[in-house]
Amino acid sequence: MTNEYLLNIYENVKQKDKNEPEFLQAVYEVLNSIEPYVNEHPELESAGVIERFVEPERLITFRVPWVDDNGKVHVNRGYRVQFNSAIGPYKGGIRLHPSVNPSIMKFLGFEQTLKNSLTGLPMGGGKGGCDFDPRGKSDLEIMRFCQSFMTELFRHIGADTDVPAGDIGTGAREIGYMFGQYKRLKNEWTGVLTGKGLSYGGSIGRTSATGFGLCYFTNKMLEVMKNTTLEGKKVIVSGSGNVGIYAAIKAKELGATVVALSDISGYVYKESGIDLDLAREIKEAKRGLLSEYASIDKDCTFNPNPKLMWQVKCDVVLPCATQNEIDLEDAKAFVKNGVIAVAEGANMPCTLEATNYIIENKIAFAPAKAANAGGVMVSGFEMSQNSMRLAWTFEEVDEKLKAQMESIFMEVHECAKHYDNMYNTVLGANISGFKKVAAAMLAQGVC
Ligand code: NDP
Ligand code: 2IT
Repeated sequence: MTNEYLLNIYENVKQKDKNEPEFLQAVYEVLNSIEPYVNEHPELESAGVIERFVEPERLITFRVPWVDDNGKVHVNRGYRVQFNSAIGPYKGGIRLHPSVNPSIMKFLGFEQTLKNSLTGLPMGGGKGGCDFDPRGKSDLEIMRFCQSFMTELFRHIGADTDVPAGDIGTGAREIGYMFGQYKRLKNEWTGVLTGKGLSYGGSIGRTSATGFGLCYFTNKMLEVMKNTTLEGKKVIVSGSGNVGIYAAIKAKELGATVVALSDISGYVYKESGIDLDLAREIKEAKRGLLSEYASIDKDCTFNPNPKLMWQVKCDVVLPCATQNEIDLEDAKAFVKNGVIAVAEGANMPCTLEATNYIIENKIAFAPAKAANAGGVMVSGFEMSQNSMRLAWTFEEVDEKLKAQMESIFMEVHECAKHYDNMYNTVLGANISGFKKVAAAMLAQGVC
């Protein structure tokens, strides 16, 4: 990065937010890659667009007190970052994980702004969460926690203001409890959350959308950049949560073999393909661990270190767990093993060094904000269905999802080729997403 305007902005963010490494990482990657576009558009500097773009419109922090099954009181810290509303109401998930802090909230909200722009739908960027650990909690504890969380959050959100959804640790159960509490507090039935159950306004296809969308994007990328498809490929998937499980299922449907799958307990490996029905049953229905899978499927091997899965020989890598799970050493293993594509299901799963190494070595790379946009896209469909009081069929949703994921790939690809080379999809995604947000911010004046 040599543009003085961008360098000054990055230095300023670095000083102000020096204790926020994930946020700085995301900001650096974006500013660095939008540089050629910013060079062509001096009006961005005159209107102070980028300094406004890296500062969240609002960051809300609140106390979340709740009572466990033994009557003990706990206090967690809740957050909602309302990052950018230039192109639509704030939209983004809620993460429940002990690691949640302002840096993680802000990097996710910042990325979400560009991701939501790429979907082509009118949604701004937001994210929320809490440093609460859902693991090992009873249903009643989860319910009391969610009700307490919403008792504060409700005053900051709304169907035309800010629409939260799921993320790590937040699935249909949590969304249900939060929706119930919102409705009770507001005496209003609106589509204020997405990822709702099908009996109360949820969109069919939302649960599988991120994972399915990731595979539609990957298949198109392989076709255009590598003249092949997922058919016959060996795939490894990290994380066996909402994104990972459905990515694995769709990869298999498209003819690939999922040879390895991980969660926090380790990874399972099976040359002939993981039994995805069994994995889904253990992870989704029983909220269990893959170590249990290994005790049932005698044909697999189990390694208690999930990180070692990156050494497994395969063709396609789908990281679907969490940020910075792939570092430079892992990226070197991909090159050594002849990997042809890495597609990010999680948000920012590759470090900057890993991403650069992957791109330099001409592995087809699908950056998170483009490749995992299918989840929030179908959330956008859910918002439309709620407003219209309609319910589309699975076929309608899936067809729209597939077409739009392919179209995002093509937009990113054309943009990468225009400004640099076809492997620089990071630049392609960042400039494509940024253009629309910047145009809206320019049109709306200094606000
Ligand atoms: P879930 O909570 O459903 O699943 C997360 C999974 O990752 C779990 O299986 C968890 O293991 C596993 N995991 C966590 N840390 C590690 C690790 N270090 N190594 C291996 N596995 C690990 O979350 P989601 O699937 O919803 O989210 C996953 C990622 O995708 C996040 O980055 C999220 O921001 C992103 N994302 C999610 C979307 C959505 O619609 N839900 C949309 C777009 C992006 P265990 O089960 O043992 O806890
Ligand atoms: O990171 C993401 O895009 C999500 N967690 C989904 C957000 C949403 O509003 O559906």
